[in-house]
Amino acid sequence: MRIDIITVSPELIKSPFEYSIIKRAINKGFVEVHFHNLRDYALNKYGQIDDMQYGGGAGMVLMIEPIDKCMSKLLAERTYDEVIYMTPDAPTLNQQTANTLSLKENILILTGHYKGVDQRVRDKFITKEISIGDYVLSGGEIAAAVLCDAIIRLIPGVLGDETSALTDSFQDNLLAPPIYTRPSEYDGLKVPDVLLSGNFKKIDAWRHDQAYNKTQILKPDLLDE
Ligand code: 6GU
Repeated sequence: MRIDIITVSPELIKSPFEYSIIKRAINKGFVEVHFHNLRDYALNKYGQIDDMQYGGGAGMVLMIEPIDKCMSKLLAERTYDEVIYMTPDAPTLNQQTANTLSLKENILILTGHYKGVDQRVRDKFITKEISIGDYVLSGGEIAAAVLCDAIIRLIPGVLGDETSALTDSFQDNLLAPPIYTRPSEYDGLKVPDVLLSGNFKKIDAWRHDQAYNKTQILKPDLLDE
């Protein structure tokens, strides 16, 4: 997979790609990530990429021209399966969306800043819009890093133990059950007996019950899906 990210703050978004599973996925060649600084496509020598909004109102708007220049260059080089815009006024990211995107070949992600981008950018280039939740961040960079993390760890082969993504919270619309490790008793707090029983049929049933009950209490809407 190849991911291209267009941003006004490449430095803000780079570090999550330099650690742990994501770093390993890049080093092993499962994914390439390329950052493009929108400022490099500025209109003039002052580096202008934004302007005030028509109709008045606070906040600067990213202009279409620099984004067009950057996107047109990338779109001429390869075909993208999705051109994604990160914005709070969009459907919320979920595991299903991450699963689908993890199977794509080329993804282009545009992150907004300030008030956002000129609507015509969305109309002309964007095939999918994604929010990461019902709250507002200062920019889409951190949201894009969240999206990339969710996608990259699902690329087949990235996780050492293939089954571990399958037992994640949400993978079957259930939250993960409680987990324990040694010691079996700490300060009077005991690991549930069933997990020490060695009876894997019982353990599976217990985990499913726990997951179901937890989901019913914390996120009942998942059970309707
Ligand atoms: Cl994708 N961008 C911004 N700026 N804020 C957000 C978001 C995205 N998702 C939730 N809040």
